[in-house]
Parts: sequence; structure tokens; C-alpha cells
Amino acid sequence: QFDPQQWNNRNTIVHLFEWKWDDIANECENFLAPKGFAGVQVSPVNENVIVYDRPWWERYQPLSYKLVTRSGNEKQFADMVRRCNNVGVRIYVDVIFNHMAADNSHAVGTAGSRAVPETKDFPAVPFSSWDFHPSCDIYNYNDPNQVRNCELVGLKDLDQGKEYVREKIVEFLDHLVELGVAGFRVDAAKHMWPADLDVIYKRIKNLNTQHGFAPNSRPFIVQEVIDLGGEGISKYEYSDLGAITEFRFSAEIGKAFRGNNDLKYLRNWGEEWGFLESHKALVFVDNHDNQRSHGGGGNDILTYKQDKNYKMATAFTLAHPFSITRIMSSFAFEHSDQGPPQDSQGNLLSPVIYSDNSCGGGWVCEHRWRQIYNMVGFKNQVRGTGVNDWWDNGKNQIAFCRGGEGFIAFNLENYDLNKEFQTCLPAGTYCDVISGDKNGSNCSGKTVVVGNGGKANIYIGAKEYDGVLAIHKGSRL
Ligand code: LM2
Ligand code: CA
Repeated sequence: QFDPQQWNNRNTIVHLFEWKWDDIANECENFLAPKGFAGVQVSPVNENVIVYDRPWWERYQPLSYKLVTRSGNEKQFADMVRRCNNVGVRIYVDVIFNHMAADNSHAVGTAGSRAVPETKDFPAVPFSSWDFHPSCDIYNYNDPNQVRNCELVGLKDLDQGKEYVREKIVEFLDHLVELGVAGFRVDAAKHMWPADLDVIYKRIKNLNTQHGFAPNSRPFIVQEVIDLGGEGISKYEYSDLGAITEFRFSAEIGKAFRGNNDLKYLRNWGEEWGFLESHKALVFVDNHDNQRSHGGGGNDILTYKQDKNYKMATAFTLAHPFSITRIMSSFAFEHSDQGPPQDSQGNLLSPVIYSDNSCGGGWVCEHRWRQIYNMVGFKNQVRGTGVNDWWDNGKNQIAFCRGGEGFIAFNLENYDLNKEFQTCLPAGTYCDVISGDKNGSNCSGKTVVVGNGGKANIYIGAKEYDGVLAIHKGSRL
């Protein structure tokens, strides 16, 4: 359950947070497949409670396993999965089965179901109080029993030790597998017992061969376990069951590219930093929680709001061979509870897509920023190679090669980088994919001339719009 089941020349997952299914289907065909994205993490697909003012987080309060949300209904979801798989883009679903909705005496859901969370009555599943742990609060994260058996912010806590509860969860996951998904992001995994998760994961069906998966393929599982150290529960309790969201990566990359830890230290980036092994870690610069100060990482986290530093951190993440990578694609927000772009009826709005690839209508679409999608292409190009010819200036300028396939340099100093480098590339003229796009034999950005022996002069001004330069075999003019 560690294999993300991606097409073998593709690598990166994008989280299209709060997007509608129809829009994701179009995005797979029009943008993600052509740019070489490997998959999409989608927002929760099952029915959630409708919360007044429609914050984004209502989707983390399930009312049933009916596939109807503001993103669309089951038919739209199934159509999206089919269309995305057809063009080689996998779908990973954010699944919530630690809990149901929180206290409320007359909850109404996005599929029209009714429930009384107060008395733990969810007739649309159905679940009743018998299926839940007794109510108690989580206040001591050093007490594993409390973290797993009490209620996370008051959300009614399912008992995954019960056979009936396991059956309902597996039924839900199997349904998604039948529809062609490639795997799951398991919400709040830390709040469930590893032994229960083990049983549940093993029972899930093999992936659907009619969607292009090889016979006997297992669903990819990435478990949301926030472990920045110093708590009673460790990520290592879960890392034999499936991949883990490596929050430490998010915190450390943010610290480095905010200028709070010299870039030269990134030389041994990877497990030596306390991260999980490469194939067990899913990494990201920010996620939907920590970009708005929910979840782990605090002030170290970089988001689209610090755009220059954010693009540099993302470029490093995608240039480095470590781990399974995920890009965040956000909607713009001022307040941490603010919901996605929606009309006065609460219907989600589609992103507006401009001819320069960028988005509007309240959507940020980091994945459509040239500096980011071109690095997805870079990562695909250099797959299978390691890091070599590392260089740093002893502080905040670094550069390295990826075998003979790609070269990248970063300048986070307040003075220019201007130096001859070994790029490890064959002689020729290359398009810098950060400052421009390659179009046939034209480059809309900087060009780099690599001489015999791989040497080239690289210039990144301190005041330039971006602090990175990247060239690879596929960007040769
Ligand atoms: C997660 N990972 O373990 C999600 O990534 C995270 O986004 C979810 O919290 C959380 N677990 C539960 O699935 C979000 C949000 C919370 C929000 C919950 C439930 O970060 O703020 O809590 O979803 O919607 C909200 C209120 C909170 C209230 C609670 C229950 O913010 O104040 O607590 O609802 O009514 C009384
Ligand atoms: Ca629990």
C-alpha cells in the first residue's frame, strides 16, 4: 500500500482543495496530463453536515457515506475518475472515518440526510451510539488512549474496533475503489489504533483493472499523522501500514526558505533530517490545514502568500529525489475559517482560467504557476537519478545536478549569484523553465549556454522576480 500506482513517467500529486468534480475532470484533460502531473488528491467525497456560512471545514464532519457534496454527486465523481484515469492522472480521496459530525441536535447534510450527532444517531449509514466511543475530550497528547478514544474537537468518535464499524468503513472504501480511485489520504490516522487500521486496510479490494491498474494492485494509502516530535504517538507506529504525511518536511523546508536555516544544510536533505524513508513519506511545502494555522508547523510554514520563497521551496522539493511529492492548490483566504469561492446559495464556483495558464475567481491555483508546473516536468525528466555536484557558498546559495538530466541553482542571498557551474548536461542552449516556457525552439525566459564539458555561467540576481534557475534535457532548445 506504499505504491502510489502512478504512470511510470509521472510523479507529482496536486491537492485540488474544494474543486468540483466536473472542473477536475476538465483540468485532468486540459492541463494536468499535458504538464505531466501524476495524480489529484480530492476533497472528501462523502456527505457532510451543512454548517452556517459554509466554512471549508464542514467537509471534515461526515453525516453518511453517500457520495454527494458541494463538489458534485456520485455520477459526476465517477465520470471524473474515468476521465482522469483515461489520461493517466490518478485520483486519491481524502477519507474521514475516525469520526462523524460534532454536537448538533438537527444536522442536515449535503445529500439531504438528517442526523442527531448529539445522541450519535446517523440513520443514513446507519450508525448509533453503540458504534462510538464514550464521549470525552482530548487535552493530553501524551496519552495515546485519550488521543484515540476521545473526541477530536468534539467530533463523535467511531470505534474502529467494532466489527460493524469496520464493515461500514470498508464498504465505503471499496465503493470508491470500484469507481476507479488509486488510493486514499486517511484523515486523522493518529486518532485511530494502528491495529484497527491494519485490519481495515488489508480488507480493501484490489484496484479496478478496468481503470488501467495491473491485476492485484493495492490502493495507495497515505495516513495523516502529525508528528513533529514530543508527543505520545509516533509516526513509526503507522509507517509499516502505509505512507505518512511527513509534516516535519513541511516545517523544515519552510524554515530554510524563509531564511531561518541556511540552505547549505540541505546538502544531506532526507532521512538524516528525521524524515521517514523516502518511499514512506508524502511531502509538501504546505497543506490545507497548516497553510491557515490549523494542524502542525506553526509560523515556519510557507504558503502562496510568500510567493517568491514559496516557489523556491517548491522548486527544491521537486528538484530533490526525496519522497512522494504533493503540491497544494488553494483558494485565496483572509481568515482561517473562510470557505471556498461560492455564490450566495452556497454553490461552489468554478475557477476562472486565463490564457497565461493562471487562475482567478478567488482561486490561487499554485499548480498553474509556471515555476511550479515546469518543476513537475523537471522532476519527471530527472527520475531515477540522484543528487550530484552539490555546491553551496557556505550560506544561502546552492546548486546541484540530477545525474546528466537536470541542473538547478538557488539564490536566497541579498547579493547576486554569478558563477560558472558544472551543469552535468550535454553542450547546447537550454531554456530556464523558471523564468520562461520552452516552446519549440523558443524560450520565453532566460537561456543558458552549456559548453563542452558541461560548464555554463549561471546568473540569478538578488532582486530578480524568482530566486531559482532550472534547466534539464527536456528544456534544450
Ligand atoms: C484533520 N486531520 O486529522 C483534518 O485535516 C482537519 O482539517 C480537520 O479539522 C480534522 N482532522 C478533523 O477531521 C477541521 C478543522 C477544524 C474543524 C474540523 C471539523 O481544522 O477547525 O472543527 O475540521 O469541521 C470545527 C471548529 C471547532 C469545533 C468543531 C466541531 O473549528 O471549533 O469544535 O468544528 O464543531 C467545537
Ligand atoms: Ca478516534
